[in-house]
Amino acid sequence: MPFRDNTTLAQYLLAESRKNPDIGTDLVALILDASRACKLISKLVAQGALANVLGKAEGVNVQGEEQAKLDVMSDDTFRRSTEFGGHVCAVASEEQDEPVPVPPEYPRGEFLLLYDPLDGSSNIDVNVAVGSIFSVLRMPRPGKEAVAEDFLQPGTRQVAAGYAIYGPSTMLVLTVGNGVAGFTLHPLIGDFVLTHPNITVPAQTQEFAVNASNSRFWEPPVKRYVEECMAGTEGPRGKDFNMRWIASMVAEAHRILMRGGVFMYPRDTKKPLRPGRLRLMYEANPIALIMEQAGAAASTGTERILEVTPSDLHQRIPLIFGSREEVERIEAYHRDSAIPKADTPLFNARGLFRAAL
Ligand code: AFP
Repeated sequence: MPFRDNTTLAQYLLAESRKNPDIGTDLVALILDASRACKLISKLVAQGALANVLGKAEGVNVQGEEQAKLDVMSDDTFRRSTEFGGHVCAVASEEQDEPVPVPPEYPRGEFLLLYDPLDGSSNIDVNVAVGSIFSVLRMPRPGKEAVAEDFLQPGTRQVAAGYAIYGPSTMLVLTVGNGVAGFTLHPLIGDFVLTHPNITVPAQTQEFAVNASNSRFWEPPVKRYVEECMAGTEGPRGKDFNMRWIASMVAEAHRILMRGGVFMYPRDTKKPLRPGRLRLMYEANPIALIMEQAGAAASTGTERILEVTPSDLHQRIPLIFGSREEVERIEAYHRDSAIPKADTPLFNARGLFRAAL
């Protein structure tokens, strides 16, 4: 296997810190600690049935969802890899009800780390790509014991966001606020090596991702958008679309970063009290920051994800992200469907947006 003389993750971060003094050595070290957690999880996932890591654990998480063994192991791995270094003061995890402070025997740092240690767990036992997602915020009350309210900051306050995808190759995709870079885990040297500098998402696409089995529960603007995509060349879009649904958001996000597309997990009436499936703080926000840094967009359908004011550490949110023109179209359909319809020609059955096409 030819070892190409590529930049490692550590070298990339040091180069970014030389360009931007806000990216200090503590943040660099924290990201490297998080990347080490991803390396360890990658090895656990890769062993599959050989290491007795498949199947369900005993517990349920704060979401009331059954935990896979790998959920629990990945959560432990993220916490143990990041609590020692003295760069974080507390972590918040999809798998933990409350924030977990750094043990008193370790120094506390200036950052808050949030993560979904294993996204797409329902895919583990069927050997389909899964991932880890993380987000970094500054502790608003340095030196104090972190509480949940300290984490409730809008996504615009993130100082870094990243994900690892455990696929045919393991990759880490990261932003520290200066674009998006992708790194591939080199199996021989164990480093994340820069293989995808300056990732950008095409503004247009012919590929959408949604769980179509929920279509009867969708709100009108989402129904309209998907129906128009399905109508293909005979419909108002005048072009055919392809559909994907992997049921692992990290894998969908990665495909969109690599070739464009749009992902939708909207609010639906299937569980009317639930505003969406994805969680704002450690799934939607980090992915939204990465998407925007790559020139794409991320929205609830009516609001920019990164500007949502959080109310709860584990709150769910409708999530639409990807190629900017498609996200903007879906947002326009939401605005259009909010307008009371009159029976004048302007407000024809297809809505005001149609007239603007
Ligand atoms: P799990 O981690 O419980 O498998 O959920 C994964 C996820 O949050 C996200 O990664 C997928 O896009 C979405 O759920 C899949 O949801 P459906 O199973 O309803 O399609």
